[in-house]
Amino acid sequence: IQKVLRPGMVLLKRYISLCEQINIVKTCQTLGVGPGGFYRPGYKDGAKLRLHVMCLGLNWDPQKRKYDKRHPIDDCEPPNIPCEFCLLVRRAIQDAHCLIKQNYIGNVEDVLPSMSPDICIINFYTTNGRLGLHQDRDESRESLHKGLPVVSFSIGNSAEFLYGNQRDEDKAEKVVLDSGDVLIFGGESRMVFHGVPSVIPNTAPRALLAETRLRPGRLNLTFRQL
Ligand code: MD3
Ligand code: FE
Repeated sequence: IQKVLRPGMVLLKRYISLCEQINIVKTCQTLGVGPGGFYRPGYKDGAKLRLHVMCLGLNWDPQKRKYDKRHPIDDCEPPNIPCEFCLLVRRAIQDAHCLIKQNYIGNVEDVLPSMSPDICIINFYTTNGRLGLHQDRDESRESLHKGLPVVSFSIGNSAEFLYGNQRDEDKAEKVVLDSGDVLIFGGESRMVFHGVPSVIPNTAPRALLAETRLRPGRLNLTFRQL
C-alpha cells in the first residue's frame, strides 16, 4: 500500500523487505559501537531527548541546532553513509515519483524534488521514547527553498506519527509507521510539524529481533541533503 498523504508527502508501506531491514540493523550495530556512536543529546535547558542518536556522513547537534564535521562529545568524524542506504533512498524517491505521476499532470520534480543525502540521522527510541512536534529547518536555505525531501526509514517497533500545519498535537493527523515503512517529505510538505508521540510495544517483526538481537524499540533513519 503506497499513499500520497499530501502534496510532496508519500508513505511507502512495508517498502523495505525484512532481509533489507535485517541488513540495515546489522550495519547500524556495526557502525554504532565505539567512539562517535549512539548518545542521548540534551536540549539547551539541560533536559535529555527521549531517544538515542547517531549520525552518518556528517554530524547533527540538536543542542546547537547545527550540522558539523565532528561529534559533539568525542570530536570523532562520523562514518560515511553506506552505499546501499543511498541506493535505497534513491529507489524510494523514484517509486514515489511513479505514484505521484498517476494523479498529476506536470513535472513530478516540482512536487517532490530528487535529492542525494549528505547526512543520515539514526534515532533509536526505546519503548518509552518519544519526540515532540517540531519542524526541521536547520538545513541550508537553498535546500529548504527547493523543498528537498527528508526520507525516513522505520525499523523495529511500530510508532504513532503525527504531522500537521501547527505545533498543536490535537490538530495533527496521525498515521502508524510500521517496520519497513518509508516516509518521504518534500516540496510543500517539507516544513510540516511532525513528531512521534509513542512507540507501540511488542510490534517488531520477530525474525528481525531473532536475527539482529535488536533491543525492544524503534530505529528510524532520516536522510537529508543539506
Ligand atoms: C517531515 N524524526 O529526525 S521521521 C527527525 O521518527 C524526526 O525519528 C522522526 O522528526 C522519527 O527530525 C520522524 C519522519 C520525518 C522526518 C523529517 C521530516 C518527517 C519529516 C522533516 C520535515 C517534515
Ligand atoms: Fe524532524
